[in-house]
Amino acid sequence: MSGVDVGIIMGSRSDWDTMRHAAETLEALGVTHECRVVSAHRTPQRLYDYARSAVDRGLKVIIAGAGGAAHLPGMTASMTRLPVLGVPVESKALKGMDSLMSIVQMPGGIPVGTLAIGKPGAINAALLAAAMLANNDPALAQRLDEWRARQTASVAETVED
Ligand code: RP5
Repeated sequence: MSGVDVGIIMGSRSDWDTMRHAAETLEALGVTHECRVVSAHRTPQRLYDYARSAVDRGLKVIIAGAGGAAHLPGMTASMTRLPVLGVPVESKALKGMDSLMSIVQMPGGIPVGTLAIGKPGAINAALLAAAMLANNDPALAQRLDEWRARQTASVAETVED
């Protein structure tokens, strides 16, 4: 067992600028996680090994971020029953529309929970993962409630300083 609840995987080191926001959000919530570069196209055996071993290693949710022809979340979901949350990384050529379309249009039967393109998607993937885990973890549920309350309190009501 890994002792880690959430696996964050990404297709390239170049995705880290986006995916670090998922890691930082999980960190803030006290959710154990690991981060790995796993490419569906460049390291298919690594992907197979990661997805196939995920349940036995004790992972509970996988967050997968990729850009362009982004097959990583869907291929991961095809090889594990764990919930897979897909983050479309913003690509240079098509601004992440390619990533979004590649991730969101899964065939019925193999779900990927698809988030927004880029940083908001990475943050929200972490929050969704935490919300799933919080159903069976009252202490985490309280930390998540507090995180949300702090966010609410930080929103100014006026436009002046
Ligand atoms: C995808 O190709 C990765 O997820 C990344 O978003 C994109 C570009 O990768 P690099 O060429 O920067 O390694 O597989």
